[in-house]
Amino acid sequence: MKKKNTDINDLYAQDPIAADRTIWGRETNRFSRRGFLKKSGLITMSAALGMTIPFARFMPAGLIPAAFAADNAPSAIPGKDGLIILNDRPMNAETPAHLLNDDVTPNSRMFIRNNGLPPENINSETWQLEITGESCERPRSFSIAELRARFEEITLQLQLECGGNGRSEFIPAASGNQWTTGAIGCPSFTGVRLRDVLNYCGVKTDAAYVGYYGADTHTSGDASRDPISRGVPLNKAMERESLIAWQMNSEDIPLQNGYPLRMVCAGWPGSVSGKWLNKIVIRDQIHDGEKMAAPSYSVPTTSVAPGSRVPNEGMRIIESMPVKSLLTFPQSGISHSFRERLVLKGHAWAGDNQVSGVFISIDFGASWLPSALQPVANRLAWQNWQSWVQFPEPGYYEVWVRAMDDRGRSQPMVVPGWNPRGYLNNACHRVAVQAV
Ligand SMILES: Nc1nc2c(c(=O)[nH]1)N[C@H]1C(S)=C(S)[C@@H](COP(=O)(O)O)O[C@H]1N2
Ligand SMILES: [Mo]
Repeated sequence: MKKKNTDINDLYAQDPIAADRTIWGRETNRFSRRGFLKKSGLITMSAALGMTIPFARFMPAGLIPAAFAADNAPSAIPGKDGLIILNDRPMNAETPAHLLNDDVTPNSRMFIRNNGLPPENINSETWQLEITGESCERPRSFSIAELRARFEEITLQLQLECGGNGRSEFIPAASGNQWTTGAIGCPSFTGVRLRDVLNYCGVKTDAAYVGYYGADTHTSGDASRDPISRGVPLNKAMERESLIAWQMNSEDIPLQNGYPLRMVCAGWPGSVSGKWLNKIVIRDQIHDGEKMAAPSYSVPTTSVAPGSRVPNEGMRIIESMPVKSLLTFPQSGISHSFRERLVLKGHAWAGDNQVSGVFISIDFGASWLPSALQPVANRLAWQNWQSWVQFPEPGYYEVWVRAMDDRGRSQPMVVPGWNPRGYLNNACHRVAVQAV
């Protein structure tokens, strides 16, 4: 698909209300967008796309066609393939959706979210993990070899998604890395259960929380400051899927993803899964490490108007991530014959829960068809889905994918609950297709 270079995105970024007036030919406001594309808007939109929009009558007001999504050029990061760099100090890079098509995310395609600078000159043989904290009975340290020798080794496929994945879609913009859809991956991890190690060191009855520290350094160069030190409540730490891992996909964990040792507590914001792990603390209170307190990784306890200021007392720490899905095949922007079926593939995940269904729409959400959903490899892994569609006539289409969790909660079609730091955007993934 050759999209004409348009500034619809810029138009919306500058002034969404004026943009709506231009595109939709009338007044709307960002709190209640109703109605559908008007004739003048349809002409503007079709002209910008360079093709007709057969289901334009179902296009919700305020929708910017998926074809206009920014396509940034991939950059070279050692050991990574096709990732888009959003920031290089600290390094933050996301994976384009079509490169996440593998059932198990390869090391070369796992996103990178660093708050500080990774350690240098790591020696995995001398690496030590200290277990301590006021609620630890018998503090001690382990080498990786000791962890392997003493505890049962386990391999699980686990999904990690940054709490800020999707942040770029919030209006007004939320500060932070402008992730689109690619701060998610689901590799397989090998290590030991966090609970086996904690139990070995003795968890006191007053234990409430488990925090981590890593060997990365603060970008300011100040050695007394941690880039990040978060964690999870004791019950999450004690789940059988919570790991201390030294391998990703049967290889050493890539340096940027936490070599030689990391925590993996899947289903929660990726920030709870400490990289370059060298210390775990069993706490008698909510861990008070760097970026534990609001507004970091916190959302308002009640919904707020976009752009509001929210006091820290009105925020809660994010726990399980919401239901979400990706369409990883085909790549957005392809052309496809309207006479032939188009096979679709992707993944869906739901934080601590399971996915109960994945649905597909080619008419801007007017109708939905179920897809074939595969079972999980293990709890807290994403689930793969497959489907196909056929377009009724040539023109511009969007394939929308929407997952529902096993508690009946489904993804919103538009960007959900604005929040000051731009977390938890689980709006449907949309892929543009030109039927020819
Ligand atoms: N020590 C340390 N652990 C960390 C981070 C970090 O900057 N330092 N980033 C966290 C965040 S915010 C996320 S989303 C995940 C990202 O993991 P990945 O880079 O392997 O994808 O790691 C988490 N663990
Ligand atoms: Mo994150």
